[in-house]
Amino acid sequence: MQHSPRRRSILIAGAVGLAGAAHLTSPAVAAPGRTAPVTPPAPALIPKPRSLKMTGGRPFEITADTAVVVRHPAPEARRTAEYLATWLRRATGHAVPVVTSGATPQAITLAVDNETPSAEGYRLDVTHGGVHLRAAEPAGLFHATQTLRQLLPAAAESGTPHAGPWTISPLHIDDAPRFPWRGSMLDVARHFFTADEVKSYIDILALYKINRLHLHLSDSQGWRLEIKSWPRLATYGGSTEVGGGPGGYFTQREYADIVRHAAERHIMVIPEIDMPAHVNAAQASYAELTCDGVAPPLYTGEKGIPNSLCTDKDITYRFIDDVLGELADLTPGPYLHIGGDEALATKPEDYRFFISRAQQTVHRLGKRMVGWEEVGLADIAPGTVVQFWANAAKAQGALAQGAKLVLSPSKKAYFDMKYDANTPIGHDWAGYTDVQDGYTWDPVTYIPGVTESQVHGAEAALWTERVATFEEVQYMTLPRLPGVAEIGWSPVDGRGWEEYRVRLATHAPRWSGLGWRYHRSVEVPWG
Ligand code: TNX
Repeated sequence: MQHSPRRRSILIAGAVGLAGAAHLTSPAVAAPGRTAPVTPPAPALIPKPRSLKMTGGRPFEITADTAVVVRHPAPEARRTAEYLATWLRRATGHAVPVVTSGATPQAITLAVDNETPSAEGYRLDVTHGGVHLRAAEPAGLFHATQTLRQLLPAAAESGTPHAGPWTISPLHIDDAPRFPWRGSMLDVARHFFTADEVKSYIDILALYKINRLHLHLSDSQGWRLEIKSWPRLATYGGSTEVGGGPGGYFTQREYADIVRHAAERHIMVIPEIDMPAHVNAAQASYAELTCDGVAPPLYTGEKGIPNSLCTDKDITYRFIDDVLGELADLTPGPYLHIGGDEALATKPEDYRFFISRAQQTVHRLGKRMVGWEEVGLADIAPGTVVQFWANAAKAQGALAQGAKLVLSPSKKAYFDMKYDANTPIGHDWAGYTDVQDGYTWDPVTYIPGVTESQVHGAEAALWTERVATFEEVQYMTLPRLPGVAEIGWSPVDGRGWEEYRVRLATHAPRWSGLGWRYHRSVEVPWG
């Protein structure tokens, strides 16, 4: 439903948080002199659920008696219950035990939904007596907990107990995503970010039901993952970054911990090792990866430099077998991203040969290949996931071979683009991307001739040549990330920029509670 212009202005004027909660003012207005029942305000959820009804009556309240009850058999459901209880304890200071049986007043129950099976969907009912989260699969239960999180006051995010009251108006939500792939890419190669910073990033992704964290783990300016069979990649190739700072890398243990942290939030890590180009850090570490056998110096500049793995040397393929083999062992998910972008120093026929060999390796390891749109120029297997960023013809070439598309249009979803001329950091080669631009596009209609079933979803991309600190990561990510999340999750009907920006504004106290900086765009009616 689109709001009429008049309604819109009422909503904007009245977008005041209820005790800090993400709520919009009610459209119900009592007649003068009479006490009409007040329709409870609709919560400002992002992504917007498929269906939400305010059911009326007295609110539910979290009290010292509240328990989380698990009635879903999957072990992951128990883990989600523990996650929710931990979050509620920190927010409320109540004990919030996790139990599996017994009649508990004021309970929050996680149960199986046999009626509406869906991989990530869920139903959420709030009544005076309790909260019910139901899902067929554990991922749906997790997403339901994130909806519940947004139904509670933003003060809950700070991680220290707060007095409450912790009330939620009765409602019914029936929700499921539009696309299976809702991603966010972080380039840890141009500037390195620590495992703890990546975990903080994951926590924000979870809040918006993003389910893919794509880590760009190697580039000319740095190699960021320990590879035991080629140790200098990390120890030498990871020893600097753009601007000459100290760089860094994830040990395999740290990386596994990131993957686990993400999995607990039902986020799959998509690891990318970029090849055959963007490889200066690897070639600086091992001279045999160049055609002439001479190692280049480490590179700390910002601009892309031409380079390529030597496509006709056997050692090149031993290298990718070894690296992708160790990566596959660290990757519980089905995908390995091999980059494949901007191979300007590789002849077209060599590029096609190289991508075929890389694809064979990925398949031998039991994984599916993901590549940037350029891999559409090579022979790729049906079901390959191809990430569009700029060139529709290359994406269409991939689709003609049965690929699935993930859309990361650089004009819409590149978070390294400046918001506007005043943005102090970032790029502008794809144009400015303000909050409205980042919200108003559609993954199916963006490229002509694409059908809904060919699209896996949408992904934001944060390249970090000009993003040097984690504060800067935050500033470029928020408030744009919730827009990509909603594009990937919510139906097109019933949402639009004017009502979205009002919902978005109410989320700012939540980000602040989490200690995240954000860009206070003039497009958004912040309270
Ligand atoms: C293009 S998009 C690149 C990256 C840069 C980015 C900067 C793509 C697949 N390649 O290597 O970091 O532009 O915006």
